[in-house]
Amino acid sequence: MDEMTKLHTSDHPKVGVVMGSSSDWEVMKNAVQVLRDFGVDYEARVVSAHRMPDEMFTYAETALGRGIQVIIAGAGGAAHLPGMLAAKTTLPVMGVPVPSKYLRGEDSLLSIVQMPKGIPVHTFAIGEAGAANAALAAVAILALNDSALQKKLQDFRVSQSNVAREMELPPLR
Ligand code: RP5
Repeated sequence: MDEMTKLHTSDHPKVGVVMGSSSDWEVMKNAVQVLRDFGVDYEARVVSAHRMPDEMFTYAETALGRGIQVIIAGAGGAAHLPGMLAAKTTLPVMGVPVPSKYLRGEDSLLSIVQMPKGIPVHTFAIGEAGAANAALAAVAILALNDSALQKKLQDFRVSQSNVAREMELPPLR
C-alpha cells in the first residue's frame, strides 16, 4: 500500500494494530508485515490515548463485537495506550514500546510493562523486534483454532532455524 491512508483494513480483520501516532509507523509496520506474511486479516490505524481518548475507549469497547481477536498497541513515552485499551476490553492486548526521543523507549517499556495487578498487557521488546514478536504472538493465539495457520507458524520456525544453521562467520584477519 503506497498511498497515505488513515486506515489499513481487510473485510474481516482479526487483529487490530493501533498506535499513538503516525510517527510510530516505522516501528509498528513490522507487526503489520508479519501479519501480512502469515495471511492474517488485520486493520491498522492511529488511536492516540491522550489526544483521542474517546475514540480509544470506543475502539476497545467495540473491537470484540467486530470480530477482532487480538489487539496490538504501540506507543512511545508515557505510553498509556496498551494499558487503557486493556482496561476496556477482555481481548488480549499486546503492548509494543516505541523508542522515544529522549529516553530511547525505556520510558515506553516501563509504562507498558508495569501494569498493576488485574489488567494484563503482554509486553514486548522496545522497537522493531517487539512489534514483529507481538504479531507472532497474535499469530500463535489465532493458530490455536486454525490448523493451516499453525502449520505456517511451524514452517516459519523451521525455516528460521535453518537460516541460523547456515550462518557463516567472516575470517579473522
Ligand atoms: C506517543 O507520543 C506516540 O505513541 C508517539 O510514540 C509519541 C510521539 O508522538 P508524535 O509527537 O510524534 O505524534 O503518543
